[in-house]
Amino acid sequence: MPISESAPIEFWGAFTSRTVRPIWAAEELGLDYQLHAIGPRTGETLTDEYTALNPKQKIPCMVDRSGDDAFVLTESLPIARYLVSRYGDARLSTPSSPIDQAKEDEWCCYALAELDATSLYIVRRHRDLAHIYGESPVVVDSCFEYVERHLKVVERYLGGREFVMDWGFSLADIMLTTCLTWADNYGATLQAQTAAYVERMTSRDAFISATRINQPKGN
Ligand SMILES: N[C@@H](CCC(=O)N[C@@H](CS)C(=O)NCC(=O)O)C(=O)O
Repeated sequence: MPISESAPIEFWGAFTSRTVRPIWAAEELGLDYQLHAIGPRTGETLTDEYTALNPKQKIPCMVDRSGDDAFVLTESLPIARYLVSRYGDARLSTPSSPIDQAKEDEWCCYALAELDATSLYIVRRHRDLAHIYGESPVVVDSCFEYVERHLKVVERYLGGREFVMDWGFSLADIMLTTCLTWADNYGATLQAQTAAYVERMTSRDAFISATRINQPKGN
């Protein structure tokens, strides 16, 4: 396991579909890193020390101390992308052309904006965390309809593809898979191509290590 107490890369945050993204990227790249396995809504994101790192008081957060100055970054996609652009190699690299970069962006943004932020996290807030954010069965039902609609788009796209991108495993697979496993956990319908894709992605050694390290318990 590449967790090392002296590694210059430190991650904050575990237990969620968002926190596993940078961990998965680091595992794909074989990076050494430290993990401070703090959870959401435990009070651990509210300390002065953590708030100084991430004023949003959310997880994940990363600090890379390999340079002259500590580099602090929040948000799961930018953290994973930074790791790939700074430490990427043949195992996981940045797209080689503006068109490839744009297509990867398209799928990363689609997964995070439409599946994660617009629907799955809204279900989380207004069903599982209703005691904090308020109960709203109408909103939850509407989110499930929205997820199912976009899962059909994903199903059509994935037909005949091994990965989201033509050139191989990429950040887009990390972003999409973490939303699809989340949707699956919520009981949404993964059709044949999507289920087979998720099976391929979740069989990867790096995913298996990352989920073990992240100890998923929902988010
Ligand atoms: N867009 C952010 C979402 C971060 C986020 O909402 N994290 C949740 C856990 S999955 C959190 O920290 N929640 C604590 C809170 O809202 O107080 C990302 O992808 O990193």
